[in-house]
Amino acid sequence: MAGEPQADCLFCKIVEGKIPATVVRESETTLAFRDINPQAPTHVLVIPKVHYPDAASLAAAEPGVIADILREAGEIAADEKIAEHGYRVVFNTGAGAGQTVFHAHLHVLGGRGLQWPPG
Ligand code: DGP
Repeated sequence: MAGEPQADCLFCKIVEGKIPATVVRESETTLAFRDINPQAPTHVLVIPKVHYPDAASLAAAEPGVIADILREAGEIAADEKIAEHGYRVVFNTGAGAGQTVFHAHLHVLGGRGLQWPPG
């Protein structure tokens, strides 16, 4: 059920401590850790501790948690000193947009020049 931990979900397992991750921040509702396959010098994923498959379903059910995720992203940008030169926050949504893990997560990318439009 949405909102409940899913036995087959990689990021639920990271929240539960069953799979290790390099955690950079934690709040009551969110966890942030370094991406295993970084696409920029700073590449952190901010996830809700509750399970929803994507950002839209999370926002519909628990809009406050989306706000928590964005606040955490801002704190990470400050901690990592990437805000001055610009950084990007991305929710890939759907396989066609590159989503591979179906537990909502925000990518926080920075530390290099970022092109627009993205690929
Ligand atoms: P997306 O493609 O938007 O669903 O992003 C999923 C990201 O998750 C991708 O950039 C790689 C990252 N990732 C996948 N498996 C693991 C893992 O076991 N640990 C960590 N830290 N990141 C992972």
